Amino acid sequence: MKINKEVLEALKEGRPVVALESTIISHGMPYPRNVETAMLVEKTIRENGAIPATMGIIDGEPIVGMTPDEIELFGKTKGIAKVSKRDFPIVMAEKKWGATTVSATILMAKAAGIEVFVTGGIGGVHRGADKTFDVSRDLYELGAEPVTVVCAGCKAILDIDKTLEVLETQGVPVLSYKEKDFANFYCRSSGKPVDYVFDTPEEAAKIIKAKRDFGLSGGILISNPVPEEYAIPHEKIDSIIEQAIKECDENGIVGKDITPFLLKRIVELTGGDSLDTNIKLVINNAKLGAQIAKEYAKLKK
Ligand code: PSU
Ligand code: MN
Repeated sequence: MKINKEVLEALKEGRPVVALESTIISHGMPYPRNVETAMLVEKTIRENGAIPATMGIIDGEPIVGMTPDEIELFGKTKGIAKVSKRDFPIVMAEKKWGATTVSATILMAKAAGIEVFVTGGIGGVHRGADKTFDVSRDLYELGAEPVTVVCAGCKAILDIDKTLEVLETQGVPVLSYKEKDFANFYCRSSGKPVDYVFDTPEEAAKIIKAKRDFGLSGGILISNPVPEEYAIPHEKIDSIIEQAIKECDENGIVGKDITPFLLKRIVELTGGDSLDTNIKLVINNAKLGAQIAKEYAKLKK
């Protein structure tokens, strides 16, 4: 793994670092807004006192902390593989490029010693999973590795009840920032309560530290609802999501192609509104994630 110098030094000195994924860049948003967003996320993390480390695989080599030029290439190159845990050995041996999902990014963060990771929405249990068995690897990596993930809930296309059930089975506490319900990606609330509501980044940092000090394996999920002014009302988005899922089934799209297809189709069906909201929620998560990383670094010192 190649860790960039700035990230390596920060880690050695115990300064806060925040991990970022690249699937959201290569498969989650269209060019050039994906690159603009990735750069703005990095800037937001710096402004809030932490060092960003965007992860990806270049010519088979996992990179912790991509350069702006590398991020640009991830944003505009077609055909970069979407890499989950399963795909690492293939992409590495074949010296290919890979965009890391939440699960893959958690694994790289763990290997590098980065304990806080910011994304948009995590993968989870897909609707109809009782038939398809489609459950994202993200949930299992959260259960296994000591990385706290800040998100705006799971992606709206998923089955939220089942996703929360699997998180419970995996022993992952779900903490919500200021709101009592699990965030719902484009919408503020899923109507499903979380395990604990916290009001300050310091409080979240203390919970992370308690989990580590007791020697429990696995991560923590932080749910951070999209700011009110950027949220899309359920009345508007719910039927669009259902339509996109229907089209996905009709087109025979399966496995790891489902999420990119749905996100793209929802952007089209909302006339771009869902993309605006997606970007705002990621930036909002970057701010909170950096603040939590900063408080956690202080507690560890
Ligand atoms: N959230 C987004 N955009 C994305 C994803 C999540 O706003 O592109 C990606 C993440 O990388 C997540 C992945 O890990 O989708 C989950 O894919 P799957 O459902 O195939 O496990
Ligand atoms: Mn899947």
